Amino acid sequence: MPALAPSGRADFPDGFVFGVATAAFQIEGALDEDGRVPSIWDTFAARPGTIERGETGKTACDHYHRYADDVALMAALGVDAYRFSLAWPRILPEPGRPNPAGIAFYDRLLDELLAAGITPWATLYHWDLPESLEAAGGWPARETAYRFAEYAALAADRFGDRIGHWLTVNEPFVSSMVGYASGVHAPGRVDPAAAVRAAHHLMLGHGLAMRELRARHPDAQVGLALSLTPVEAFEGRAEFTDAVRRVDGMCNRLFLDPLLRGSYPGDVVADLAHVSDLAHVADGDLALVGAPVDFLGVNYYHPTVVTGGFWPGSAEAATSGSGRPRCEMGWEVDPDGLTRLLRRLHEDYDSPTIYVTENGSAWPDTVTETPDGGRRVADPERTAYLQTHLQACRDAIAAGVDLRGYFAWSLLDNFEWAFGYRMRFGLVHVDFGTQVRTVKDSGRWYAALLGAGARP
Ligand code: GCO
Repeated sequence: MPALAPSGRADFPDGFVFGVATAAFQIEGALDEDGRVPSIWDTFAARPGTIERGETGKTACDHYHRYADDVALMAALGVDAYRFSLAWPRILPEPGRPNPAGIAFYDRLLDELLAAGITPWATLYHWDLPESLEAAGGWPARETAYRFAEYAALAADRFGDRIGHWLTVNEPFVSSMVGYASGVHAPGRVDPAAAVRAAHHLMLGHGLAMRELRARHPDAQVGLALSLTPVEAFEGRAEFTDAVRRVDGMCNRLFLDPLLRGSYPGDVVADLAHVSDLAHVADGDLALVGAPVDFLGVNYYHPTVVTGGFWPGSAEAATSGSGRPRCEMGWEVDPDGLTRLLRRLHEDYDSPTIYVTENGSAWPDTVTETPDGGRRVADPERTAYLQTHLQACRDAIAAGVDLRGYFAWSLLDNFEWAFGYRMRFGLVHVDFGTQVRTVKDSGRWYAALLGAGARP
């Protein structure tokens, strides 16, 4: 059934949270400022051939200096909440050595958000591991999970009076498998056994960090964000049934099962046996990982259509298309995939409260001049994506899913990892030469939905 577009807040339950999302390395810039130390993405992006056109996060959206204007943009959009990430390399450059200047930046950002009536949702780890910790072993090393918990404790101490919603880790699948198995993301290692260890230690880090947050702020809402995708066989062909199981296992159940069921799925453990014997999983780990979260963050972009096997421990699944339209990233656009995914979490996992913590699409954008000398970005595909995926949220709620919010990815066009700045996901266009922001038509539609027409 073609999804229609919701028209206003009244189409959603009372209190449904509408937000926008970003991440520190993708928008802040100022990589060498005020005591920040290099992260694995600084190092990775400096390696020739890793990022399109050799682009880096050096300036990005210059959000480190323009944060007040960007908060004003969010207020103009009428968002209730802002999901951003705290930069570990700014806040705790070395274990035991907090950086006052880095902490002060987030104090300023929080002051602006709270003054604008925007609720801060903070992600502790959005991939910018301090390089010094990677040099000491990175996420494949168990010690990194304990360093992460120390960082979480510091963040809770310094910001917990103003941040009430925390996401510990963003997308452990991408961070572990794309960073340590396929090597397309930082730190660019190709070592499936290390990737499997990294996946576990990221989840252990989640459990340890959640314990630190809860000890300091029992009333805080704590969760994490998983990149989840409904997996289907190409043309529904039975020959790909096991490929669907394997890819679903690696992409989804390797994380959902320890988090929500307290154990690793047996079939995935068997799939991984020739890569890892899971000897790194210590007694007590799964009780920490499986401790109840207050919410599950779902990052959804597209379905995954498989045609072949899946090399356990890598991010490379043999995939194909199903004829659906694709965004600039080559990802199929499938709003119903979001409803199917959310219903699966509700029906198969008895999921806790869910928030869609990322959802968005990349399209080539053009800025045009308006008759009154202003600027406009007509982005009908992004607007349609937003409308149909918000409708998909409504369909999931109608099916009984406890879905309480939606964060559009992203507020701003930003550094899209290996793609550099070519892929534009923002509701707000950024001219990276001048740093001029222009609210796109999709942003204006979102603002109208939220009931606050985007002021120019
Ligand atoms: C992710 C990350 C974001 C991306 C976005 C588009 O989900 O990969 O959380 O940082 O930029 O998803 O790929």
